[in-house]
Amino acid sequence: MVILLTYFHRIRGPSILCKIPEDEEVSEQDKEVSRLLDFAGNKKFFIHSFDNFKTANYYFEVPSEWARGKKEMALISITYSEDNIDGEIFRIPLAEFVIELLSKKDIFKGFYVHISGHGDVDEINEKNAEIKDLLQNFSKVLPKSIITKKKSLKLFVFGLDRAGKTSILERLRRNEFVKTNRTLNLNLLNFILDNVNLVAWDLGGQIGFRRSWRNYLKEPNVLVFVIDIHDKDRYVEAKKELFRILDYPESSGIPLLILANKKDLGTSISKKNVIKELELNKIKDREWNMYLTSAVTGEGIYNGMHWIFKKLIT
Ligand code: G3D
Ligand code: MG
Repeated sequence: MVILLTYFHRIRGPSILCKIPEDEEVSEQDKEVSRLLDFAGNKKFFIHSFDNFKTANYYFEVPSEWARGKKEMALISITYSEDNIDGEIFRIPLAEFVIELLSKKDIFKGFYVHISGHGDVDEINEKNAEIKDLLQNFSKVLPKSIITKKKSLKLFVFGLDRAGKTSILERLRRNEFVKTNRTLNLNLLNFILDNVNLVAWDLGGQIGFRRSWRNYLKEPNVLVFVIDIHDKDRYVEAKKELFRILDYPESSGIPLLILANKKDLGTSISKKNVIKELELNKIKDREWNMYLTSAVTGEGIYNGMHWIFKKLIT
């Protein structure tokens, strides 16, 4: 499988503008080419076949101070040859990659590496390195199920900073407790548990990043909210962030798993307590469940995941 990111400088409208000789019928092959380059078709995502290969393509506009009309076109394509792959599976990961790419300030500069006479070379190289990092991350997160045909689930993992989100995901991924680093912005994890391919979006909980959580709320299968049960001073704040996400229309109906974490630090707090403090009984528009968990011992986490599997994997 190959992933290509292509930048089209100053292209607007369909690329096949004329055909020579004019009296000849447009062949099937030509139609394929024009489909691939048809930026006027308003289709962001399309699948293209050639020889024994297929490509899943997503094109998008990049706002650019350096472009005529202030917009340029870029195309990201995944080339694959496996017959049994349904290319549709690439649609969401590609869309998500594009959201992330475009959230980087002045990212267009990174596409100008081979064009001289544009701005500060160091800045261009730095932006280009950012694009490469993103692609690298993206290739890791592509659902492994594409190859293995495993069931796949996307988890949207959120909660205040230091609740234990990353520790819980690492515990699931490696089956042991590991020390985490602070999550800056976003951490994407892909791992297999009980034959299910899990793609987890582990969102940084710092105040500055919380506002952008919504951008990542793109068709997850389940919301996973993590709270540190001993951090009582922040229950109100945690509750506010939880309900903010639940109130967005795009999260409507999506099942919610609440992991009340750090149980190993003492058991004076009951499940009932947490339900009352967070006013979880107010949640009427979706299925939800809560488990007392510990990333250190693993307790409760697997039960929570099995609840999800029971709900969502037939
Ligand atoms: P976050 O991703 O939600 O921000 P982290 O949180 O997973 O980075 O965890 C924050 C701190 O809490 C880490 O401690 C981590 O080891 C600890 N932690 C996470 N889960 C548990 C748990 O279940 N029990 C206990 N006792 N500690 C936990 P440090 O010291 O590295 O800051
Ligand atoms: Mg984290």
